[in-house]
Amino acid sequence: MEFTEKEEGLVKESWDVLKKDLPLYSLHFFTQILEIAPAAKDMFSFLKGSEEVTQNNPKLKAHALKVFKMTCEAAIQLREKGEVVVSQTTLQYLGSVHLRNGVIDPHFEVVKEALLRTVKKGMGEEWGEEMGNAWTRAYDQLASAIKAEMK
Ligand code: HEM
Ligand code: ISQ
Repeated sequence: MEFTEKEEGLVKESWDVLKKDLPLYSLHFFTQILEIAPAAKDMFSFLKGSEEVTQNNPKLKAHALKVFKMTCEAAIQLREKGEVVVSQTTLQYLGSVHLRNGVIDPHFEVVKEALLRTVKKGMGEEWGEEMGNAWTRAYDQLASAIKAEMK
């Protein structure tokens, strides 16, 4: 099914909200990942040398920002081109980073759920099924491109 202008708009609109408080939403995103999959904690280098994740951890913020942004870009491309196009260099890099850190396919569902919860938190009353579906579709396309590179 076609990715509509409306769906693209829903993703962009919520990304604009998350952007306004990246320290908060990055931390929330990461906290949700750990809540769903506590064992994932050992995979992330930003926790090395520290007992807990804190707001404003610069590495966490930079990484989470990339995930949000890439998913938003995926939505734009889905609408414009009908598919998600990520440069081969980026895909190869992300594929190798994730492989090296022990990421496996089921983890992608964990990150998706955490991402959706984060958007929901940011949007409050404006959150709805349609918005969730739009993020889901954009994320799933991006995730499958990364997964393919990990094979
Ligand atoms: C690193 C994006 C899914 C775990 C990264 C980086 C990006 C990224 C941009 C930083 C690479 C760098 O500059 O070093 C994404 C996107 C995903 C995704 C767009 C899905 C569409 C996942 C999943 C997991 C995961 C499912 C598993 C829990 C990690 C880990 C790192 C990483 C452990 C290394 C972080 C570190 O430096 O310690 N990811 N990721 N990612 N990602 Fe993901
Ligand atoms: C890297 N990959 C996936 C999800 C993430 C969330 C927070 C920080 C880094 C991440």
